[in-house]
Amino acid sequence: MRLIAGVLVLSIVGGTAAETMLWYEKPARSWETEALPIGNGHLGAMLFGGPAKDRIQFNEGSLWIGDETDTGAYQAFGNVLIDFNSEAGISSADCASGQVSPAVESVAASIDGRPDTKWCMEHHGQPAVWIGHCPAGLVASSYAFTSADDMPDRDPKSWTLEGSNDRQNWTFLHRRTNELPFPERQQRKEFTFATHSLSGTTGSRFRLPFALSLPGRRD
Ligand SMILES: [Ca+2]
Repeated sequence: MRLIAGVLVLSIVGGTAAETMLWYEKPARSWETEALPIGNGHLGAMLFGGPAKDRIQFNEGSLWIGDETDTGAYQAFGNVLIDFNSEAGISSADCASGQVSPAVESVAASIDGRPDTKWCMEHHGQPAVWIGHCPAGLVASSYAFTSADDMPDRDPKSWTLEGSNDRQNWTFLHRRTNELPFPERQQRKEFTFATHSLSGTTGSRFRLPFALSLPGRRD
């Protein structure tokens, strides 16, 4: 189970692999400074390079609203979101303990593969439980958190990871207690555990209960 990952390989026909390969250790976050442009003068797109869930932001020439003297502005057509991992991964997640999140910071942001989005919720001092659904099965030996863009005191502090194939019997996989805030914002930390297999039945799930000790929100 990897919540965040990042390798992009773009090969271009016409040269040797060594001459034409671009290699990145993480997906692009910024459209302007990191995403890679591709197009033919009529159709254009920016590639963000998420290996599990990719975002291709694209546009088309007829949407240009400027003219030859006024640069105008593009009305971006939108994003194509591609899930490469839906056959063997966490297909959805929910907050089983019922805490409420802002619409733009919902629990879905915890599995979207993007470090620039976050799950944030008001826990009111109550334990929170994250559950990831794996209907196609999954063999996992690691998971990762990425700290949010602000508020280090909201970083995960204590948690337990468990797996279940029937939603009733849970196998302990990993635990961390009283972790310090991540030293950096949007920093990725990976944790490993003994390899565990989820069968792919309708009950296959990972569960991550958080023991929350600080008031306020958690990202
Ligand atoms: Ca995210």
